[in-house]
Amino acid sequence: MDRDEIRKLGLYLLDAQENRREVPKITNDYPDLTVGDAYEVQEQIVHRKLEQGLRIVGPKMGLTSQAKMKQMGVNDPIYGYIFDNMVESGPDISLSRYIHPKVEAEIAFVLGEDIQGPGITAAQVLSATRYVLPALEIIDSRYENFQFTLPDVIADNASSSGVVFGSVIKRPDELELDLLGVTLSINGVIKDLGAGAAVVGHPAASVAMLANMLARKGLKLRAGEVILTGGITGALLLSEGDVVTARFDGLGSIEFTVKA
Ligand code: 0L1
Ligand code: MG
Repeated sequence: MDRDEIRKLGLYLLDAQENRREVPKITNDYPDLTVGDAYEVQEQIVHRKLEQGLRIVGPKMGLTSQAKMKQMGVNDPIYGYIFDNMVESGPDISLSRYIHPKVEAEIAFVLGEDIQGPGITAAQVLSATRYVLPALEIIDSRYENFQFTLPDVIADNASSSGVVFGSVIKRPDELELDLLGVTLSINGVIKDLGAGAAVVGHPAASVAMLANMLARKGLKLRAGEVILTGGITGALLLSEGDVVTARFDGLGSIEFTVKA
């Protein structure tokens, strides 16, 4: 695919995001779009956002659960980027900022030193980690009815749209991250739950995978970035009036209310 087409697709998805409107998926017109092309479209979007003065908070891993990988018919997770204008400070989030948002509970990592793949292991990630914290990621596909193929969702920056961080931070050796339980409730009713192991076996393994995927592009994970490791719970569709509460073993809770 040539540079002009990549640029055109990046602008198409950026426009959909900025105007909060769902659009037909790009593989309708480009059925041969490869994963490699899709990451180039994503890079276009990232580049444009940086030009607009936005700052990268950190990368995120997506499709890290067996359930999501099976649903998409893939064996590997994907990545995207969270920007500073996606960070919600609560206690409310506004539906007007989104198209058809869903929420999922995740563990975020902040590294104390840079990590450069390939060959990075979960043990190396844990020893390089300054702290972990809880997060609620708000994913919001730009595609109609939240329907897409793997290249579509990669191009769409892995549905990245919003995040609410919790305030409790811990060193990873203070927790058993694979056994760490999480419940996700809406209006006081538990709608989903899981443990850290739902994220490719261990959230640190997700960070290691990310470091190794980025290495293929000559990129590394940087100290201080906040890295989202992937959903421990499934993603729940949000509606006006929802009070969303996530409780994390040893990491406190996060709550927000969904306003119009
Ligand atoms: O963070 C995620 O796992 C989302 C990845 C993209 C798939 C989706 O939007 O469900
Ligand atoms: Mg996620």
